[in-house]
Amino acid sequence: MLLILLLMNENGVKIAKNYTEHQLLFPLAKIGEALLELETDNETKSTTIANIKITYTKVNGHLILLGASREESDFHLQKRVNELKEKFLELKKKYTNPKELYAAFRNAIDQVIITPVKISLVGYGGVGKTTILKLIRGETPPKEYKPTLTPEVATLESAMEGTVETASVGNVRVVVWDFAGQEQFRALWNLWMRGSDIVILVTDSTYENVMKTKFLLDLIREWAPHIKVIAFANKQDLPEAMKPEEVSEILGIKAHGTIAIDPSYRFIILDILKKTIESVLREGIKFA
Ligand SMILES: Nc1nc2c(ncn2[C@@H]2O[C@H](COP(=O)(O)OP(=O)(O)OP(=O)(O)O)[C@@H](O)[C@H]2O)c(=O)[nH]1
Ligand SMILES: [Mg+2]
Repeated sequence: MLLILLLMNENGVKIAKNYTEHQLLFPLAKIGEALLELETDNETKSTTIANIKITYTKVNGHLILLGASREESDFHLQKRVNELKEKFLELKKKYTNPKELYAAFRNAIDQVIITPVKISLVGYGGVGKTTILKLIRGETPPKEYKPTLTPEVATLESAMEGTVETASVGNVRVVVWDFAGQEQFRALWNLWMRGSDIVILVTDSTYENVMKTKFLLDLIREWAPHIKVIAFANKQDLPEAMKPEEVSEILGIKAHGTIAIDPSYRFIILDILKKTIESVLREGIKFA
């Protein structure tokens, strides 16, 4: 787990991002001061002091210091710090005013060190997953059904901007995956879903499909017991659609009624995503 990120120079700490409740700023700033003075090269290094792994690098008279728990791998931490170093150098070319430089760098930090939230749309063929993905992207979904063959993604950085607010996470990156739901791809579902933070289980709300979807939910629970799963009771415009409450009852999880071919559902769906992401983030910020 990442704990804190500092950018400092000889005049002190310029940026501090604390990802934990612990009061680590003061001791880590002291260590940073010493490193700034003693460290002579610009290599990125890791060292463990009192259970905290400190990864640091010098760049243009500044020190970037990342404090993490000691179980984290040096490789991953150094990769992050190197990315930040590159970002700093890139911004340094753009901003001569230090205040502007620090503000821009502060904004870039979360983008580099927080891994995106992965959301997977899962469900049988033809239930409306691709239509939902297109709706999320703000595209007009095609009316005719073209089964998905290869996974597709939507990155929600722009769509979610400003809609996801958490205290310590400025900008949450969200990636939505849409998979092929037809039976012949069944062997691949487990693989595609892997690493998801949230699964949206989509059903077309017919009795038959809801029952099949219940079986799918059992499989997901087996593959990934701790994943957050919510359901979309899609195609609510069709006469044979079961009500979301009925779908909820059969599945045993919250089912939101949706009509993916109706553009007015875009913001309803984005809002559901936002709330679900917030609840997942509350349980622990996602780091690489
Ligand atoms: N009436 C109605 N039709 C819908 C709705 N959502 C999707 N559809 C239609 O259902 C068909 C299948 O939708 P897709 O989004 O392609 O289904 P999918 O889940 O991606 O299917 P696979 O890629 O095979 O897994 C398309 O013709 C959509 O236009 C809805 O809410 N109501
Ligand atoms: Mg599809």
